[in-house]
Amino acid sequence: MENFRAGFVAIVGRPNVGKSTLLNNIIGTKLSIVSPRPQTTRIRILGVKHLPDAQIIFLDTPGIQKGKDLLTKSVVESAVTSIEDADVICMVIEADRGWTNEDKQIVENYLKKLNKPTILVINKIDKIQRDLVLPLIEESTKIYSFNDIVPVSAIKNINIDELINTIKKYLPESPPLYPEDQITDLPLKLYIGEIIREKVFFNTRDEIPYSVAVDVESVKEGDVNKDMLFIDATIYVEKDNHKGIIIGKKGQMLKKIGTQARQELEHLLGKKVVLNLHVKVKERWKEDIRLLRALGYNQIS
Ligand SMILES: Nc1nc2c(ncn2[C@@H]2O[C@H](COP(=O)(O)OP(=O)(O)OP(=O)(O)O)[C@@H](O)[C@H]2O)c(=O)[nH]1
Ligand SMILES: [Mg+2]
Repeated sequence: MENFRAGFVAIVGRPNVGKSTLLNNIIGTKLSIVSPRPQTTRIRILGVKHLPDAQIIFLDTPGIQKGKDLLTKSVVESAVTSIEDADVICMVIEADRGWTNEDKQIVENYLKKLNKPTILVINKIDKIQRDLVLPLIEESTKIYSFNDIVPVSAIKNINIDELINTIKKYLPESPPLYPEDQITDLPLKLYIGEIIREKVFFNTRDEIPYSVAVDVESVKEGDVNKDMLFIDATIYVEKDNHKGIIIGKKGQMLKKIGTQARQELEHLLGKKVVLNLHVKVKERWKEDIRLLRALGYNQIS
């Protein structure tokens, strides 16, 4: 194990820059849910990349943003904790939008204070012309003394190997920290809840995704057939009319969400799934500390 390296790498940035897409691409499976809208990730997702000479433990974090409700505070807090725990930080920005004020604030409020090895990942380079990459790199060197700057496209898999090799340089020498067959620490119930939440994101518009939480009450194997999973889950919404939207005309929307979630879970877990979905109204669930804990959004004590 001589010269083996292992350590924690926090993937941080403002919402929607592609942090979760990057993690999934690096690990090679869907660990963290993705959507075209900001504020998708709510919990810290750990993904282990096993290499012959290194183990990179990625922490995908919720986008850093301002917000007043307890949910937003909790999710941002979980991002901050990941930054503090990390050996290396990967800050992600979007090539097509360039440096926004929110990006700069993350540098000011977190990176400058922690002073850890930090790699800037300029994501979504598939969206800009090639000759615009270099000026953006130059601008970035003026904003912070990043240890390295790597332009990538998480979605098109451009320059991801380069990013992995760059990260490796900054990891401490250490034996592996996770067993070879482990790629995440996410409990099955939370994982299932995330996949269901993703389908709500994709099928509904505007305010609905943010007012939704999914609680997976039970996951049971079949008594006879161990390759079957029986799942009971509740989608919590804040208002009666949200419940109506989620259920849809004659239950069509709920059926669609349920079918998509079931199919994806069957694919990801390699089992036949029977999914029983309910919808309940719980006003101000975002302020309910007990529910937030049960859902894994439990960073604030
Ligand atoms: N064109 C392009 N789109 C990308 C790329 N990476 C991510 N996206 C898209 O950007 C959107 C946001 O991606 P996510 O991975 O959910 O972003 P995130 O940073 O995890 O967002 P939060 O969890 O809300 O903080 C999705 O629609 C992705 O498909 C990329 O390299 N190129
Ligand atoms: Mg995310």
